[in-house]
Amino acid sequence: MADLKSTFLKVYSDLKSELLQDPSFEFTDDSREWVERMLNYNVPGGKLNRGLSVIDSYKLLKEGKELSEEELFLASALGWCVEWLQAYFLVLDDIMDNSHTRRGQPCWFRLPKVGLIAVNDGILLRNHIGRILRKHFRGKPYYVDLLDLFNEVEFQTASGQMIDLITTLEGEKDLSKYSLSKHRRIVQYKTAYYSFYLPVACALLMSGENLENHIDVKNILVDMGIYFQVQDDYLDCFGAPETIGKIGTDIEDFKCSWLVVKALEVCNEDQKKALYENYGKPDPSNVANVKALYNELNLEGVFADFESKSYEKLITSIEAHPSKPVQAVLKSFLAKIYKRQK
Ligand code: GPP
Ligand code: MG
Ligand code: MG
Ligand code: MG
Repeated sequence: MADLKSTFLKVYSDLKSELLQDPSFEFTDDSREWVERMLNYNVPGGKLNRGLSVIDSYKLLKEGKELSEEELFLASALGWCVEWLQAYFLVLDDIMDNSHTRRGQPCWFRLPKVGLIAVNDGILLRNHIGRILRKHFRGKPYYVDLLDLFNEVEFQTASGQMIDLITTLEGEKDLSKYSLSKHRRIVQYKTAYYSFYLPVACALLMSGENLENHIDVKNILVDMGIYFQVQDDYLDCFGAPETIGKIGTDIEDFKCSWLVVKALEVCNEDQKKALYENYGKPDPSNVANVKALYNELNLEGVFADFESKSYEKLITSIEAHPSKPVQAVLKSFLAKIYKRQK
């Protein structure tokens, strides 16, 4: 595993060098240094689960047959395309969510020399994916499908992000609009497709599969992605910032988080009044009141229950899948996130 990660990181250096020598742009020393610093700050510092899953999934689909050098490189390059997409989303999401830290360091846009240049850096990160795919996959029979996949998933994510954001609009803040079905719709689109379906879909395309024949795999991965974003919502409030590498902002931001939806479901009238009065305000005392209410309502226990039930449901649907290698892909992805602390 440690070995796979170091191979994967070596591919990052190779892809970065290629991007910094891209013949379609006449780099100066300054611009090359900017891009290199921006990439090193935003691309490789996360858990790398999404990227590594492309390689793991491809290996499992090959049923134990040794990967050639070329296959390992290509699966790693696709893994990095997923990580580049994630970096692009996070750079912009942190601006939109007014966040402070990410992966244990200030958000990129918070650096004094960066500010809103981060918006353009996000656009560059997105464009790098097309550059990587063009250079390494243009001759492959699945090239068009790869481009189409990244486009589709980006559209779904941006649409999910849009509903995540417009529910929090100033002047329209209304907790009575929040429900489990609304939450599900937001997280399915903003998180599940790019975080879960995309890595496995990349591995399937590399294996020569037609994605239209794998709708059942997609459905299971979308459910896994929803479970993952519920964990993210939970950790936003109950996770340790030193462990998750970020300081939660969901309460201040009036997010349609799984926690507030559950709180609304189980609270009495007085507690509901307190929630309406304190949710979505920047003052730390309002935030503390919401957290105290979450504790009173034992949301940690409600979450623990949700976590074990989700796991069982997912295992049941995975085991109903006819293909053993596909089952192995799905189980390996689930094992990476079950009871995660970060
Ligand atoms: C995660 O939401 C969703 C994204 C990172 C998708 C962003 C999409 C864009 C089109 C920019 P989140 O805000 O809960 O994530 P985090 O808790 O990591 O900030
Ligand atoms: Mg967000
Ligand atoms: Mg965010
Ligand atoms: Mg979050």
